[in-house]
Amino acid sequence: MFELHHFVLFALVVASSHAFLALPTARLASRVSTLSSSDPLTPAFTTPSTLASLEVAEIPSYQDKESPKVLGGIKIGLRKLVVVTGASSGLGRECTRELVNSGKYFVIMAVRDVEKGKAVAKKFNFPENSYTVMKLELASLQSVRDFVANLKAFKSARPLTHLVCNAAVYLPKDPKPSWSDDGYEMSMAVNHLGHFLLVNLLLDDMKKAKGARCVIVGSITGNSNTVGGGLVYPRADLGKLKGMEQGGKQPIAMMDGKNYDGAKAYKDSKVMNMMTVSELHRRYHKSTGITFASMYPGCIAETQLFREKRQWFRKIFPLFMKYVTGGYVGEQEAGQRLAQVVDDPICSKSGVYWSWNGGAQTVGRYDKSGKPKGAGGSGGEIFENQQSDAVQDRETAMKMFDLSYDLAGIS
Ligand code: NDP
Ligand code: PMR
Repeated sequence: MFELHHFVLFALVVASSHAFLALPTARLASRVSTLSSSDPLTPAFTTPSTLASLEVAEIPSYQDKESPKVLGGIKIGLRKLVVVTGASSGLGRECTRELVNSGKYFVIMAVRDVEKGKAVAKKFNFPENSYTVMKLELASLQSVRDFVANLKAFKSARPLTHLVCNAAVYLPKDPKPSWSDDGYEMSMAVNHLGHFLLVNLLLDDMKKAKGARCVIVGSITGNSNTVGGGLVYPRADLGKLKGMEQGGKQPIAMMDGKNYDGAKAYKDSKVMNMMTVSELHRRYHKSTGITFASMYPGCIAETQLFREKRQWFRKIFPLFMKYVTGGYVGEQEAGQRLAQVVDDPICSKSGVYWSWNGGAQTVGRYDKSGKPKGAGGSGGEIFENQQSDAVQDRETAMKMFDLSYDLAGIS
């Protein structure tokens, strides 16, 4: 709720908010150009009008074992293979659009609602040789395992080059926790645990790819060294991970073992996302060559993440972020930012939490039918951001990572 004390706090911090927002430690000299829509890598294939979606039961037979350029009957040419979770909405949808239109990526849209995913692809006219839609319900560890089995059947021996863990839920209004299929608090299960399992199941495959990258979306609100994360309660805090130690299952909702708070559960899950990236980097970057990265796209104040919030909040919040904090970013620009972390050579550095400075303005890069107008620019300048001490706490990160193996049933 955006209550009176929020406004008072808000007035107090307005003057200083811009200073807090810009927390660059090592700002990069210049922003390297993002994806171009006229990439020469894309051959002009005509594709069969076969599958554009995969339900769990609809695994296609791998039809062309000789040519690595054909997947599930779809000729994908030299496109790299990327999985984007939550590709049906907001940041994930816009990142998918950017990657597809670059001509360099074949996107596996990993979504909980396959029909919604298909509708997105149709609305934006994704070419058939650029995407497929696969079912992934992150609130079920079995669904994650099924997804990975389907993915492997679909792509056969061709390794996955990129994995984008983007899907999330934010449940600030529910007085009581909701539970995943496996009995875990929903935002922890979807935002962290499902992705944790997904990444771990795909590491062996991804290490076979040259230049593989795994990106997990984090947030400023999980970082207490910022206004958004430090001054606005509840704050993220994993404590001593008492809840997780006790198995983290119903009726235990919070990983610190304290009482349920939906907004905090979301922020805690974002801390876990960012810690997961740091641990993956420390444990696996050298041995696998995979780049592990996290990022904060800016405040994408108009997405469906805020679906539980009241209408008036959803109207005021973007204005507040645009004109007061300056932290606002449009969906399309945010998608370009996430796509930049996937694609830009600058972002091949592992273990980084990327953020953007400056005026984020959505540039009209697509016409009304969803076709790209050409390479557009964007406002922000990418930099390596610094996470809060709590997010950087190695001891907690290691413990969280090890306990996550148990919770996700990874032996
Ligand atoms: P949206 O709600 O628009 O998108 C979230 C996506 O996650 C949707 O595609 C949704 O599917 C999917 N999803 C939700 N639950 C599940 C599930 N159980 N299994 C599989 N997929 C699921 O939110 P955003 O685009 O804003 O959020 C994307 C990411 O950006 C999140 O990680 C969020 O934490 C992060 N972020 C967002 C910020 C913001 O200001 N909005 C700021 C900082 C970070 P469906 O389409 O079916 O609803
Ligand atoms: Mg927050 C510079 C300040 C800043 C930034 C970058 C954010 C980002 N927020 C800032 C400040 C404030 N916010 C202030 C001063 C207030 C009190 C008026 C405030 C309030 C607020 C609310 C009620 N902000 C919110 C909420 C939400 O429900 C969102 C949330 O916490 O979701 C977990 C949110 C957010 N503010 C942000 C960002 C990025 C969010 C949304 C989502 C996320 O972190 O993923």
